[in-house]
Amino acid sequence: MTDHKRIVQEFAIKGNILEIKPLGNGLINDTFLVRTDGADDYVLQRINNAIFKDVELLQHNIDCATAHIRRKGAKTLEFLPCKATGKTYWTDGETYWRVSVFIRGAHTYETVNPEYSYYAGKAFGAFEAMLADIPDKLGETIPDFHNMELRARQLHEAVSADPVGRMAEPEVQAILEDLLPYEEEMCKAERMYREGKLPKRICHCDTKVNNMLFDDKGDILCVIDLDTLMPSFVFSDFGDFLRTAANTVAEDDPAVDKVDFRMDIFEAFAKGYLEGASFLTPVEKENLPYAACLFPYMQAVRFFTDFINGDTYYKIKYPEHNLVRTRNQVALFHAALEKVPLMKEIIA
Ligand code: GN1
Ligand code: MG
Repeated sequence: MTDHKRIVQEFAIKGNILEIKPLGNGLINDTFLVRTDGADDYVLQRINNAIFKDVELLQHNIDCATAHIRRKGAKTLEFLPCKATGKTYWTDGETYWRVSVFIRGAHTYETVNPEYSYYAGKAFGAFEAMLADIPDKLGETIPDFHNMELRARQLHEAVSADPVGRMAEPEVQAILEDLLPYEEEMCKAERMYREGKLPKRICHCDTKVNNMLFDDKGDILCVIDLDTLMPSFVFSDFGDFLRTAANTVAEDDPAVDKVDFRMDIFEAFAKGYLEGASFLTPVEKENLPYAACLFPYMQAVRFFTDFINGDTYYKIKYPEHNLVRTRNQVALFHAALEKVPLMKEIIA
């Protein structure tokens, strides 16, 4: 019996396992499809506990949120209890695993058209709205995950430590000089929070296009990848979706000259989001164009920091992968920044 099979059998699955094979292309966890002869197939995931250090809290957030969404009659992920402990994860003390019901006939997309973006906006807006009245207390599964001040600090630390000597490259210096002038402006969410002008809400915090399941007709089934579900600013969900969906190319496309920020996607997504997220305050609404710039910026800083640190966080497929991702996100940031006046008009 393979290890994976043995692990799946720790959970209360129905049917016999026929096959276990890799699934999807996440950058953090390892994911497998478990085919069975029963009614359901399953998804087995190894939770990356180097990144998510508090798996107990992570699954607590997910359990509370999925139960709350299900109580409201909406579709969401369903995690299986471990037979021995009743918890929705299993650990051998070193590695952490969970199993959820595989949602059949579902597709993910790496790119979306304006129509799908409108539905996605509604889905993520409604997702936040559904969680706005959750009675449980959720914690930050990665403390300060989307805190731009922290991300900026991490970049500065990487630059000073320069652990693998990558700061010697003139291009690396040039990227740094390109990013730094915007740092203060991009950190304004944290300042508004400290001044009591901006609330934290339960957000998804990884609203990439490929974290939404669509059915054959193109309707949204549900939002997936709930590891980063935590208190954050609404900018997280608005900005991170557009970061992936409004980019004319993939986040790691080396063709930087092809990167652009699509306003048709922005307009459609914003329309859906504003319809779904009924709870937004004027300050939140007003700053949605800022969010559209913040997330390419933050992602550029994160990829760049990882590159300088010697690629210890994101999975890479080739040596310069994080540098290529950085160039791409820097270009997207500039493209978005240029369009802020237009974004403001649309939001208004
Ligand atoms: C990571 O694992 P994945 O691909 O869903 C990352 C996101 C980044 C994204 C960049 C926990 O998400 O924050 O935006 O890569 N997740 C974590 O593609 O760091
Ligand atoms: Mg994902």
